[in-house]
Amino acid sequence: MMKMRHTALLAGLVLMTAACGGGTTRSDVQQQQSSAPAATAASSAAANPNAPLKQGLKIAFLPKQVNNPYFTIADNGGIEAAKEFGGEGKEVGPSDANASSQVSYINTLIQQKQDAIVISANDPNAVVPALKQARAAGIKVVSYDSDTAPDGRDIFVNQASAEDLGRTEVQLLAEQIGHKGKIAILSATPNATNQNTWIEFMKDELKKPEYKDMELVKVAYGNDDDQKSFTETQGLLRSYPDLAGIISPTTVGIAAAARYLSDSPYKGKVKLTGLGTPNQLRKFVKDGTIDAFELWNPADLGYLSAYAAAALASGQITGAEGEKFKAGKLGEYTVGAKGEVLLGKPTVFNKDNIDDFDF
Ligand code: RAM
Repeated sequence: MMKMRHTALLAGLVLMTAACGGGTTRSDVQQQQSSAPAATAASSAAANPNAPLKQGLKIAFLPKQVNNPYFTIADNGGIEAAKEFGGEGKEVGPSDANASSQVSYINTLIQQKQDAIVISANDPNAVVPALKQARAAGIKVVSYDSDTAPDGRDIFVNQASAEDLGRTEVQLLAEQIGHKGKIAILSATPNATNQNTWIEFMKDELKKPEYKDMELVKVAYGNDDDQKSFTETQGLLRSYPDLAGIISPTTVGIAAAARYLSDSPYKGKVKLTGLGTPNQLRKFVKDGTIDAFELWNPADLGYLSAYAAAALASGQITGAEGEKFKAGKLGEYTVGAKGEVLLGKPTVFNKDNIDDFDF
């Protein structure tokens, strides 16, 4: 596995953002993307940090949608982890990221008596009644990538600090457009917990004086559907031909937007950044459509989530703050406030380092 390297730019940005306190938006969004597990959930049993991981654990990954390369990488990382600890991992899920499309899958996983469900929620609330039934049946629930409401899960494995992601995406775009001009966001679905949280931090970042000449004119939704994301990008440029830049905090959205821009007169003129996989965006970095974008390692996210699920299902942890567990090759992690486990910092990719990554 390649080693993740941070560019000096990101290190600087992270330092800057670490120093920034939150406004009202910050506490609002923290309630959404990383809220406390219900008291009943975390404290129903005492943790035994020395309990061995149970053998034969059945762990199901339920991504937002199955036909998204990002989730294929993440869930394969989780399935690999399950093999390592003598469990059985599998991925099931809908082909679209609609708010309620995951509910029937949760019901089936309950019937199958899975030991744990690892879910990236398409909607923070729509999945909660079904997940509550799963938990009542003794199934541990880990949200990863996109959180559920508090009582839907035991632990949330967050890919990176939501605040850092939101703020650094604005900072990246601002540098590329000289802190000036109209900008738009091309998001995933309107209900996605993760994108909505990041967007709140983007809006908060944009309130700072250094962005006074930048104007967010529209948040468009491509629904993590390639064609819809492509059409939405086309629509943005039609409505705002003088657009300076687009932030697309979704791997599906940024890939579709890059494809549209690279084949248009806007290539290199309308700047595009956001979250994408290096393998999907390499050619657009090389042809000058994209200067820089960010992501964490999706395989590590799935891998860590599988270990968190196994630690819960084995009674090593309950989801309470301060509990520790081992995640194989990634080392030891500690459960933070509100049942959140943080994977780490994202990497910024550009033409200088993109060839060092293969995912
Ligand atoms: C898409 C999904 C996912 C998000 C990534 C960045 O694949 O929306 O939830 O984390 O993009």
